[in-house]
Parts: sequence; C-alpha cells; structure tokens
Amino acid sequence: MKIYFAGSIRGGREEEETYLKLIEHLATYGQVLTEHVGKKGIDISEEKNSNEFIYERDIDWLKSCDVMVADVTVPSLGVGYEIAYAESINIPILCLFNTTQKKPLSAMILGNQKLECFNYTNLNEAISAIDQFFSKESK
Ligand code: 6K6
Repeated sequence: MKIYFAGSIRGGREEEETYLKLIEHLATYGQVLTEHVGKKGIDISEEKNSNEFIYERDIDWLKSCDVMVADVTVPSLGVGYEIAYAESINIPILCLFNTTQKKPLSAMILGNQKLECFNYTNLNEAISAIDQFFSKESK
C-alpha cells in the first residue's frame, strides 16, 4: 500500500509534530511516500530542490499512491491543490482537521461531499480515524 501524506510546508509548520506522529502511524499500513512532510525544523529558505522538481516529483508520487491522508488543520495552497488533484484521479482521501486550532476549515473542503473529513481534538482521535479509514480501504 502506497500512502501519500499531505501537510502544510510553506503554509506554516505549527503542526509538524502531529504530522510526524501521523506518518509514523501510517507507516504501519504501508509505504509513506512523503515522509519529509513530518521532518522537524524544515527551513524553507534552504530548500535544495527547485519548485519544478518538487511539483513534478510530488505529482508522480500522487499518481502512484493508493490512498491520501491530508492534515488540513493549517491552511496550505499545496495541500489544497494535492487534494483536488487526488480527487480528480479517484484516489480515496481522508482529511483530518484539528478543531482546537483557531482557523475554520475552508468550505471547499468541508462542502465537498466526496471527501471524507474527520475533526479531531487530540492525536488519539486522529489515529482512530486513520484506523477506521484503512479498515474500509483494505477490504
Ligand atoms: C524539503 C524537506 C521538506 O520539504 C522540502 C522541500 N519542499 C517540498 N518538498 C516536497 N513536497 C513539498 C514541498 N513543498 C510543498 N510540498 C508538497 O505540498 C507536500 O506534499 C505538501 O503536502 C504540500 C505543502 O504545500 P505548501 O503550499 O504548504 O508548501
């Protein structure tokens, strides 16, 4: 099982610790193609790869994955784009949103009936949502 985890990078890194824990849990179900999203202390001013390289590589990974799990707590253009792309090629998507954060979730995510969205208030709830999602997807 190939898993694409999406989480904010240039949109803001305030949830990076949660990303890392979610990725560690996702890795019990398969190969997480985007482990770098959970990397601590990313300095976006020191990115070595070009924007074009990042875009092409991530789209190739998206096309090859079986499922997408997106943490949509921190608003991110990149994550929104990836969700729309994954939907257009019929990849099952789970969106996780931490309701203890201040910003409300976009209507473009909440209003899309084809997306599975789950609100969480702590890591255990997010992990349970992942377990439920995979119990359906692996059938
Ligand atoms: C190096 C280490 C971590 O990040 C880098 C270089 N930048 C990126 N590398 C890989 N994927 C990226 C990078 N920047 C954005 N993305 C993709 O867009 C990821 O898959 C994220 O899910 C999403 C984040 O978008 P922004 O708009 O918040 O940056």
